[in-house]
This record gives sequence, structure tokens and C-alpha cells, in this order.
Amino acid sequence: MKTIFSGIQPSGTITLGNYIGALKQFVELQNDYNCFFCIVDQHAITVPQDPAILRKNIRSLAALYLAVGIDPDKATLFIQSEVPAHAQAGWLMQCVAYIGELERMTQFKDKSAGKEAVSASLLTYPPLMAADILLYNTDLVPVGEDQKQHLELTRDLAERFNKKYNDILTIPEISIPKVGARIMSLQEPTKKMSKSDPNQKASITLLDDPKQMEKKIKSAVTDSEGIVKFDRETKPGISNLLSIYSILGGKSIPELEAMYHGKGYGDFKGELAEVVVNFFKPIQEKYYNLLESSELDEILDRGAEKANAVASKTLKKMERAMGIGRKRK
Ligand code: ATP
Ligand code: LTN
Repeated sequence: MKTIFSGIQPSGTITLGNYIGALKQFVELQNDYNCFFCIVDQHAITVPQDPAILRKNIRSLAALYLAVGIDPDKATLFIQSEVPAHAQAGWLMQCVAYIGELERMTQFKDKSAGKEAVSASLLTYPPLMAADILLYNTDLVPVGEDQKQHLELTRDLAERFNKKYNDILTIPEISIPKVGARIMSLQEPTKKMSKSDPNQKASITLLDDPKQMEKKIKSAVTDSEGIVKFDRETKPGISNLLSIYSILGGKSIPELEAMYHGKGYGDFKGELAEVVVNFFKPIQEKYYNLLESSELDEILDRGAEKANAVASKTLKKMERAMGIGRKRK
């Protein structure tokens, strides 16, 4: 069986974008691959976090992974900081990466823009991400489109490592969904929906209550044309809502365009809100049950143990190849 690795930051409650771009794929892929899904808390602290809120978000993200359908008997679910090999291999990959290539990462440019104090880790974030992936001999990494550049760098770093030291790292492939790889902000539809966006109206989280979901969809920025038609260039707002409707409602975009022919945005948004609310209702019920249970901690303990067994082996191989530490049997 081939191996999959992917991670989500516990930097807030996950959004519709995270679900459509990442989690939905994870659930589908877990049947055919040996999967490792990670809560990348060490990545989350590259930007300021309130410690108490971060703790809560970690548990909440774990429960959401399970609530959307990740099956702990099929996939390994774990917290990054509970597997020390990640930080250790992250350091090794920092020694392989060049500052110039890290400075070219658009996520670094976006997250550091206009900030006076930027942590060093925001720059060295991609080598840690590369380590996450490479420790598991990963064949495939399912992510949203925004992570493409990081994945390309991961492949470059792995190739560089293999050439310089020993051919021990697997070069991973990237998997981006055909539809929904980039769900846009509801307020600025030319910008991606992001869970750490300070404007709460810009994203729908998986834990919003029905009223909030409805309100956010109804106030989503569209255009003044009044025609429900997919055109990313001239109608980014409506096109984004059509993508969401199509994926969660199980109807194709032409079908939806035909359904709303001659109708206004009011009807369209109202019915989309219903689709979104009904889609996440059972997920939310499952989530609240899980959050109360001790099962969640048991799953995470087991996950960390399984991940640790694989990751520590690769780390040892990397250290040996680089010549650090003493030679042991
Ligand atoms: P942050 O706002 O803290 O940077 P984020 O919402 O961008 O977080 P991540 O934790 O960085 O989310 O990403 C988790 C996964 O969700 C990644 O695979 C990423 O590509 C995917 N993803 C994030 N935002 C979107 C989006 N708007 N559309 C599709 N996929 C997305
Ligand atoms: N960089 C990713 C989160 C992330 C990740 C990973 C994704 C960290 N490590 C490994 C896939 C594989 C992000 O910001 N979305």
C-alpha cells in the first residue's frame, strides 16, 4: 500500500475551504492508502498564538478530523509535537535548504507582509513541512492549491538530500483536488478563504451554527448582474458560491446554472445556506460527542505511538547519512 501524509494547522476552527480542499480528500483516500494525518501544532506557532486557545484548537481539530469521517482504524491521526522526530528532522532539512528559496515562498511573503516582527520560524516553516512528509516515506500528499509551492520545495529538498548524502528519502507526489482546490473568501472573493482571517464574515467554519452560516452566505460579496453563472474572471463571488454548492449539494455547475436560470441571488443564496447547514449538521453532532469522550485521547495516544515508530527510523537513517552523533548498531 502506498503512503499518504497531510497536515492541518490548529490555528483556528477549520473552514469550508479546509474541508473541501483537504479533509474531503483525506476521507476518500483512507481506504486505499496507508494514511498519516497530522495536527501540525509546531507550524501553528510560527505566528502568534494564545496558548490556552491553541490547546483547545488542537483537541477540536482532532475531533473534527474524526467527525468528518477519518477512521482511526484505517488512518493514523496524531499531533506533530508529540512525535519529536518532526522537529529533529526539521532541523536537518533546514541545513539542506537555502535562505533564498525560502524567501521566495508566497506564504512567507503573505504572512510577513507589513509585519514589524516576523519570527525566524515563519521563514524556516517549509523545511519543517518537508520533514513532516519525508519522515513517513510518503508517496502522495493531498493538499489545497495554496500548498503547491511548498510541495515542490519539499521535492527539491529531498532530491538535494539524496544526492548530497544517501539515497534514502522518497520523493512525494502532490495531489490537488480537481474542483474546490481553492475556495475563496466570502468577503473578498479574489483571496483564499483562510481560518486565521480576522474578518469572521469571510469564512464559514465547520462549527458555525445554522444562523451564522445563513448570515455569512447571505452577506457574501457577489456582483450586481443578478445572473447565476460560473465565470471566475468576471464573477468570482458567484463562481465561488457555485463551487461550494456543487461540491456539498452533489449537483454539477451547469445543473445549478439551469436550476437558477431567471432567479435572483436571494433564492440561490437561501438554498445554498440550507445545503451547507444540512451538510454539516451530522458532523457537528458527532464532533460534540467526541469532544466529551476519552476515546479522543486514546486515539491520539495510539496515533503518536504509531507515527513515532515510523518517523524515528527515518530520522536515524538521515542522521547516519549526514554523519551526526555516534555510530550505533
Ligand atoms: P491559516 O489561515 O492559519 O494559514 P488555512 O486555513 O490556510 O490556515 P491550513 O491549515 O494552512 O489552513 O491548511 C490545511 C489544508 O487546507 C491544506 O491542505 C490547504 O491547502 C487547505 N486549504 C486551506 N485553505 C483552503 C482553501 N481556501 N481552499 C481549498 N483548500 C484550502
Ligand atoms: N503547510 C501546510 C500545513 C502542513 C502540511 C504539512 C500539509 C504542515 N505540514 C505536511 C501537508 C503535509 C499549510 O499551511 N496548509
